[in-house]
Amino acid sequence: MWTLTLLLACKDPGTPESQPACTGCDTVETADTGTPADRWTGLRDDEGFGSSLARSADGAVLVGAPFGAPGRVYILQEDAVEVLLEGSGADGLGLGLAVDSAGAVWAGQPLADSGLGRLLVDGEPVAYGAVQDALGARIAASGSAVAATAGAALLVDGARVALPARAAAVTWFDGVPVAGMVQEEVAVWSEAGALDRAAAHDEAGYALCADDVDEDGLTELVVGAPGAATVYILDALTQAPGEATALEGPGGRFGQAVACAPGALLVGAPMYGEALTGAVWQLDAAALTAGTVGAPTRVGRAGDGLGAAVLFDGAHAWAGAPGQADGPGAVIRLP
Ligand SMILES: [Ca+2]
Repeated sequence: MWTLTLLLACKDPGTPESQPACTGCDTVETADTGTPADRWTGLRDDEGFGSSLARSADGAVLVGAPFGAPGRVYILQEDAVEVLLEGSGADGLGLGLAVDSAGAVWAGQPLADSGLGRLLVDGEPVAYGAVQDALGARIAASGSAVAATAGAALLVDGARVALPARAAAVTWFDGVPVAGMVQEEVAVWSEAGALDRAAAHDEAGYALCADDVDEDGLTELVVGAPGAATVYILDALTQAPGEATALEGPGGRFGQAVACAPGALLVGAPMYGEALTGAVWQLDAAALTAGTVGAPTRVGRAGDGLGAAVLFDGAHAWAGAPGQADGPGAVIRLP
């Protein structure tokens, strides 16, 4: 039973704001002001715990740890971190992660089969990638429909949809799957339209989400451009980049991860801060005006890389902090 005990005993005790992280430590990171109950730490070093996040059917938070061998998907309990899925070898399991409306857990295994990749549903393979696909590096569900990245294509409910370039992100916008791409001229593409890149190397299309973030009754498409530390908010894919609302961050790969909810937007900047703390901005509808954003909502601890993944679960905002080498990652719950 020792294995079970180990798995259930790894809740980070946390660090009260007023106390040093540990006696004799060189660095005391006080910027992460979360209460102890707001931080969960991974179980292994260097596994990228917090690289992806999803909400399970019963409201639990699922956490991808794709860089361990094997990759894993965890489920957060109030006082514990438990293994939900475990792959085999360095398979990237959980880099892409989504839950459909029936509650099935979709996980990518993009490095499986020498980089062809696999798509798993509740741990069982349902699709296998082709050459250079790295199938399932990103996955998005909309109701019962599921789209996964597959090289320069999307796999949408099992059918292959060709893209102008290799996909870096996928989401659903007004019932249509949308791909983000960081190479070539097109940044965002769907069958309903495309968005050209505003500037070379802006990496627009690295992250995507869609919802009525400004509460005007219509859905917006939000496009992260971490190379330019910018997040674009579009009303339609027929809009020109210059017509979109542009939120400008302070650097740190602002826009590497985005999460949308009605009246709210979460933006991660995992390389924010000299100590690579990373940071997250939780913006309400009134804050979504063009220009430079204010101070982060939460800054991580040294080395956290906070904001590599972000999630709204309906009640809270969450952010992954997969961290640097030589330590476990973490997941933070914002108020
Ligand atoms: Ca709207």
